[in-house]
Amino acid sequence: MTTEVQSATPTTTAPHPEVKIIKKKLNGYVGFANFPKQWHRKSVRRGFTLNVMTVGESGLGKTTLINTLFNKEILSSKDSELESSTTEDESKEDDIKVKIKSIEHEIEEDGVKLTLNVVTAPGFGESLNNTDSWKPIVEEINSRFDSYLEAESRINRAIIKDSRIHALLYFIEPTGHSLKSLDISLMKQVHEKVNLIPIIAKSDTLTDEEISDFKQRILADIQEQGIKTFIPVDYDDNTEDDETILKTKEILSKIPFAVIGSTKEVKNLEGKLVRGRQYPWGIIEVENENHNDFSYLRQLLIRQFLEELKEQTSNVLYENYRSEKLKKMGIEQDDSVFREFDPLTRQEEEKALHEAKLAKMEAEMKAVFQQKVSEKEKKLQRSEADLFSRHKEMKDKLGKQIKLLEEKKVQLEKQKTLPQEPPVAPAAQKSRKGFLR
Ligand SMILES: Nc1nc2c(ncn2[C@@H]2O[C@H](COP(=O)(O)OP(=O)(O)OP(=O)(O)O)[C@@H](O)[C@H]2O)c(=O)[nH]1
Ligand SMILES: [Mg+2]
Repeated sequence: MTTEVQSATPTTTAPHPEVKIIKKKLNGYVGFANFPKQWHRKSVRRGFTLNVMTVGESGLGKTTLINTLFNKEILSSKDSELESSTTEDESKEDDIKVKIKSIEHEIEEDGVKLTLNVVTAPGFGESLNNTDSWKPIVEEINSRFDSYLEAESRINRAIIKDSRIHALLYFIEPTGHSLKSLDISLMKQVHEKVNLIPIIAKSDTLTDEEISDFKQRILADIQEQGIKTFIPVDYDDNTEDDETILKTKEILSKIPFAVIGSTKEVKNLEGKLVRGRQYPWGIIEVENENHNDFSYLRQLLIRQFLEELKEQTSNVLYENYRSEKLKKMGIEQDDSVFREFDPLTRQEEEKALHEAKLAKMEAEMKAVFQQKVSEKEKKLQRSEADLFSRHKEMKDKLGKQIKLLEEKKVQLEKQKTLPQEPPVAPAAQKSRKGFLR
């Protein structure tokens, strides 16, 4: 079935002064409206991945929060990361080293697969001297970028496993004061390499007022130190509806997220079983937006901006790392290599060549014209001189004739004044003629 032809008055918008986009209504169903469905099917078949790193001092509830976020025991909640990572030999030493551990899990929800990689850094902040605590973490982020860069440079790049860290959840101790130098040094070292999401851990240990003051102080510190936290790009442009923009603004206003974690179920006031923490004075619900910011964090990390986190990792953070790395290696992009493939440069070159050709032709034509003009001028000059000399010649001739005539005239006049001889008789004349003969 074809739909009726809509009057296809072209409307033009001009994103670029020279490029005109003509919007037309179609005459029938072509089928590209199906693109999102195709994309959807392909994505579901391929599945999704998320590599998230948790960093924070021991006992801040990192394991519990990850398990609460994905509603599954991703990390073992029995033993502390710190204990499991510290061998006997190491525990004897005064200084505890930061280790990096990575756990991969495949989880599924309504037929959609998510390969989740959780990277932890047990031992962070546990040394006597924590000034270098950030180093193993930065090295881990860099080495993941390096593997990706190496994979990209291989001849066969068909399957590249993306192990880059897409988000780093940084757990801040709920002291209620302000950031510690450990927090600042870590965040400063990683904020240009990962999407940083700061979290106030175990927020149930603070009152609402304390949380709000603590948040203000953390934000002030972050701003003062020039630390960038994750913000989705262009989330408030015209492509999103007002409701989504408002929701995103609300989520972002909660940074740093003051969260609680619990995989245990408790009975709430309505008698419903919900995940939460039970206290002598009552319960605190994990997913209740009035109790803590857990839902906002989950919204940002999984429900709304998982793809955005990955895109920013790839397009901004990794790209910066990559170009910096190549520059350090002395490799700089030589644009001239790509010139012949660049249609714009090619066009410019052809235009310049054409213009040079035109200019040459014009110069040649001018020279020919000049030559012709000067030849004509010379010819004219010659004929002018010729005319002049002929004129002079004629004038001289005429002058001479006038002179001759005037002499004749004088002679004649002289003759006229002389006494007249009597006319000779015709007979005599005749006889003289005869005589001469
Ligand atoms: N009050 C409170 N306690 C919590 C919260 N989340 C976890 N806990 C408790 O804190 C303790 C440590 O939690 P974990 O999740 O193991 O902490 P962790 O950061 O993984 O610790 P390490 O693995 O040792 O670094 C456990 O007893 C948890 O029950 C929370 O939001 N509030
Ligand atoms: Mg843990």
